Amino acid sequence: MRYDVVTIFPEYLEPLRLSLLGKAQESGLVQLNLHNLRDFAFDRHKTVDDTPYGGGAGMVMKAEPWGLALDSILNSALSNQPAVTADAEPHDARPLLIVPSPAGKVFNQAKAYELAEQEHHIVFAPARYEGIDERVLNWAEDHFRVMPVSLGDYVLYGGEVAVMAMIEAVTRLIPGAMGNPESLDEESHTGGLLEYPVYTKPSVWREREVPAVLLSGNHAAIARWRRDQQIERTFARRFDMIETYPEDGWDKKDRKL
Ligand code: 6GU
Repeated sequence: MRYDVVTIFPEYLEPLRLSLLGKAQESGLVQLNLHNLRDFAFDRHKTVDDTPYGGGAGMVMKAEPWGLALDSILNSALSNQPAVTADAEPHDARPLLIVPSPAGKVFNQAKAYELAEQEHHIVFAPARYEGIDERVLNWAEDHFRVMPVSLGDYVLYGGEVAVMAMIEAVTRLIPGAMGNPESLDEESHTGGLLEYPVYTKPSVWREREVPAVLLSGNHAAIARWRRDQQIERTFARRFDMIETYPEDGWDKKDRKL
């Protein structure tokens, strides 16, 4: 997977070089290119923003630097295109351009799986201020598949943190990028219920004991207890997930709450 991010704060995304994401880059599974938008601003002050036409609060990101930054990514992507073979299915070769915005469609685990499975080049355009001149997004439609994406119903200063969240969520689903791939099977938002609580040594800590069933060695009882905990938690914290849980997903031994 190749990621390109254009931002006025490339340092903001440097933590993506750490830990398992760093390993995925070292192994060549993932390539992360960070681009400074200011490198594409050619006036003396490297201006990337200006006042909005029509008036109003805040500043708008100028079209010219974004246009040049995206041109440069398109040019470098062209030389990386796989050779076209005669029997290949016709497909949309435009890279995906994700534009983080609280006005986008909400990102979720299903979308993360979709991107991990179907994409090999994702470009991110995180904005600051009040956003990017709309003509950039309009022009970009001709060269990218443009997708405005939100993390949820709250507002951040800018899109950088959203990009970090999406890159983490997608990369860990790429085969080979997960320390322990089995942990993908049991986690929240894959099976339709939230994860069960976990414990490790010592068995007593500040007078609190680990639930006895987990020390019993009875694997069937442990599985039952964990399933009960998942249902209880999901019921208490995310009733919306209970309501959309598939009818045939319930086991006849599942406890009625
Ligand atoms: Cl993607 N961007 C910004 N600026 N705020 C957000 C967001 C994105 N998602 C939720 N809030």
